Amino acid sequence: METTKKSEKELLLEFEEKINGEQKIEPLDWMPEEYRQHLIRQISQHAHSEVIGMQPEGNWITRAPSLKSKKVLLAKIQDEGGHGLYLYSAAETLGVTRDQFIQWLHEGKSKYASVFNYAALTWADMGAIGWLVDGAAITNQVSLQRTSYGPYSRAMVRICKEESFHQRQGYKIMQNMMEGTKDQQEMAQDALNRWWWPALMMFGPHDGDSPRTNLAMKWKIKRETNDQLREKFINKTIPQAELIGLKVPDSNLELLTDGTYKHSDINWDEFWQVVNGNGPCNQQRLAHHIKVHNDGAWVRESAMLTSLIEE
Ligand code: FAQ
Repeated sequence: METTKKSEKELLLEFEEKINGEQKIEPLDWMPEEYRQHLIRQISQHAHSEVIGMQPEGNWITRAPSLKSKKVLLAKIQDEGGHGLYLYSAAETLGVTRDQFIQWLHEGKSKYASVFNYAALTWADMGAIGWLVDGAAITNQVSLQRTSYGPYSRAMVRICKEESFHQRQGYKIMQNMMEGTKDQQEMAQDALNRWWWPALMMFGPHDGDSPRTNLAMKWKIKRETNDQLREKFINKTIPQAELIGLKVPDSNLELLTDGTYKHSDINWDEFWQVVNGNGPCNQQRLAHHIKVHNDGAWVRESAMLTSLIEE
């Protein structure tokens, strides 16, 4: 039987037709190498963010102010670990092993969200992280539910369900503190002051300074740009702050007639310093991950042995 082999040009045309027709690209489908590499980078960095993101909150498990708040925080942090696993699995469908992803992280070749390089100093930071960091993460992830790569899109759907609970538990902590003593109110305001700008940085550089955005938008890996998502987050979060008596730390805030806010710009020098490894906790976060990964080698080996025996 005669088979006709499609040229690269024909395959690319079919691929782009699928993308334009809102069909998902699946692991065994043909895809341009540039698309595969872009996804490997973005999804693995996203996975690393979920896992490194467990550290600032993990720091507070033993100091939670009540048994109930300890249980909620534990469950939330465990969820983040689970999100990392969904995302590593989605990234592995692109032909790279989990060990390789971890090695790239440990060698500093792979990034993770800059926000996790700031220290969590008080209990109010647990509120600010849930409300602002998870809030920023969801704003992006709701949009990524429509990403063109099937496994990534499906991971996002599951993650968003849990992340919206995280955002609410963080806001609830802030609300409780604002209904408390003067010291508690000051602690909540201080946490907002320290986490507001790092949360806005999570959306990445301005669109004009974002080298990855054009291709990501063309192939529908990203469905909205960094600036579009950041503005969405700002516009919905400022009223939430005001509702519980908190003041967003930006002296140039102005509510415009269309319901959006005029605001100051991010300190981009600080952003790039943190992204490039010079933030307050970059070294500590990576060193901790490397230590825990090495200490846990026996668990992975035992799990492998057990699965071999069961086979
Ligand atoms: N931090 O050209 P762009 C969470 C890098 S999950 C560090 O704009 P792109 C859950 C960027 O990678 C939060 N690096 O790049 C949780 C690129 O580097 P490369 C994570 C950053 O990809 C909550 C270079 O700068 N979410 O928080 C950052 O188009 C609470 C140029 O940038 C995701 O990862 C940054 N903020 O846009 C867990 C969502 N911004 O590799 C625990 C998926 C930029 O070229 C507790 N990712 N860079 O050397 C994305 O949507 C995108 O990758 C962006 C960046 C928006 C992060």
